[in-house]
Amino acid sequence: MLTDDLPRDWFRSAVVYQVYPRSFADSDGDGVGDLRGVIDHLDHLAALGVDVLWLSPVYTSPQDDNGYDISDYRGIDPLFGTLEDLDELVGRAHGLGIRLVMDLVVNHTSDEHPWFVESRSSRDNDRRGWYFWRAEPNNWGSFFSGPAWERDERTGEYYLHLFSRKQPDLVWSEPAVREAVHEMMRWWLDRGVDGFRMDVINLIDKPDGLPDGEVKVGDPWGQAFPLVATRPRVHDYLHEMYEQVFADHDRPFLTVGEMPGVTVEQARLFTDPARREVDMVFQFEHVDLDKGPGGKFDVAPLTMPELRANLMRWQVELAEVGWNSLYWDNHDQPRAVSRFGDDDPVWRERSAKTLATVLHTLRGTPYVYQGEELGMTNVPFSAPEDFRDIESLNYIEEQQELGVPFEELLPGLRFRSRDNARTPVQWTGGEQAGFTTGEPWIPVAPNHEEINAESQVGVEGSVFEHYRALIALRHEERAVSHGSVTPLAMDHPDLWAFGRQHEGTRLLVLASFSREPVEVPPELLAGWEGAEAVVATSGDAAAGVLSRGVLPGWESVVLRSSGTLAG
Ligand code: TEU
Repeated sequence: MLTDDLPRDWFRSAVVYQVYPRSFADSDGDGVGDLRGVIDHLDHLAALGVDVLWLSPVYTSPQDDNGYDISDYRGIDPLFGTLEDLDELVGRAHGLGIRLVMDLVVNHTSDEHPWFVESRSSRDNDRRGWYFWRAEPNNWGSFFSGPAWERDERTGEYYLHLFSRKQPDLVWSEPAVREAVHEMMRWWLDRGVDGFRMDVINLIDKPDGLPDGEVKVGDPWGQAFPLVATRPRVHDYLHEMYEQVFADHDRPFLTVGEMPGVTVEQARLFTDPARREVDMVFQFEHVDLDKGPGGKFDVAPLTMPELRANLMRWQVELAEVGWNSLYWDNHDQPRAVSRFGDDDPVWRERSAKTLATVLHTLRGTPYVYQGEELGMTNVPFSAPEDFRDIESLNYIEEQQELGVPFEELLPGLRFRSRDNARTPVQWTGGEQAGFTTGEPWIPVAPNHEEINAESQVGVEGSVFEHYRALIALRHEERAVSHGSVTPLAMDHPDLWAFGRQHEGTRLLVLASFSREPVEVPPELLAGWEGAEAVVATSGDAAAGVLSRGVLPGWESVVLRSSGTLAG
């Protein structure tokens, strides 16, 4: 059951679960996941013990970018159900003690949104100024390949779209645009939703005059990103949004701004509670570390110490002011276990659990992306027909036009395509993984026979049960939710270690990022002799550390000790 009587920073002990509805569960056999499918599987979220459900877009949409192109902010796409279904989902989730956060996609609309339809109708339409129209485009490239401008026949002018040509950018310096967005947000809060995840919200302030971007070797288009990311007025717009939408809201809520390219210094400002902007941001540094010079699909090697250095820096820098969101993956990123763990069948479960141990004992609000709690992996895509995502498809087309054979693109796509995260949730080992009775819009991953919810929920030792234990620990243990963080052994090549402390309670988190057993440096364990292992990836891991100071390959343990201790 939900209580409204919570402090403003209630989200500090909360865990969020992301549902990408298209791939979650299909209730009507059309092959596409839907709201009723989410309702039918709410018990899965309740069993896991999460506090919040973040629902990726279900609004009316031509589905050019799987719903991140919205044509009616107050309607539900028939593909997913009805507004009544959404109301029912909110009510049922609340009944289980789960709050619901909607996706807010307002950097751009769909080109089929009535605002854009009006805007494009004539040069003197009232809404002409709601979008960027130019007689001559600048040199910017779109994030989804090709130019960021599209010529519109009707008026002969070009409009700006940082993403697909069906996602025209809104002009946030236009007060009427901001008012329309605020009104829409209040409408959803009044309907019972509990907050918003704000899509690319740090891109909403465009530079005056839209200057050309730098041209890099190998890319015909100018770089828009450095010019549009995190400009000063984003702070003003978010503060205004807070005042207009949330300041007088009388129930607990959560806001998280998705902010590619945000620095920790900027994040501290965005999440400083005194500034009243957002509760937390999704930063991208740790998911950009393995990006090569050739861009997103150019994969660079990444070591655990580089990943650790980055995330621990965010821990330290946001320790006093601000708040972290913590995530390994989402609907835009490769599967965590394949990327940061070891998805070889021998090590898959252990490394999936160990990644969870680290993320869920850090300071911040952890996000679990659907299927991550089962240890779902990347997918062995092999042909152009295997891909569905507009980003991957545009990239394949663009590179093939440049004469690059598909085989050369395949390793990058296999590693990084957003479709890795978008294959159906593996509920059972049976037909279509229990996702649909029809033909799924994207094939289920072949490993659903081994990796599925049915074989894990309630089964001791499973990845799911490990997530459940970690989430319960965050709820019970204030050293996890509110404690300080001390990075430890930061030069160790395979051991990720840190301490947490709150009042008289101390925790020591030890995680192995290697197949070989790791000898824990004795100075880390000094004073921890009588400690209790509160969570561990296995009994062996706990015993190994406490009796011999050795952590088995890819395993992890959380030790707890009360009272004054050295070490
Ligand atoms: O993503 C924004 C973003 O910057 C990237 O993750 C992007 O999707 C891509 O991977 C860059 O290479 C958000 C949404 O999460 C994404 O699904 C949408 O496609 C995008 O905005 C546009 O709305």
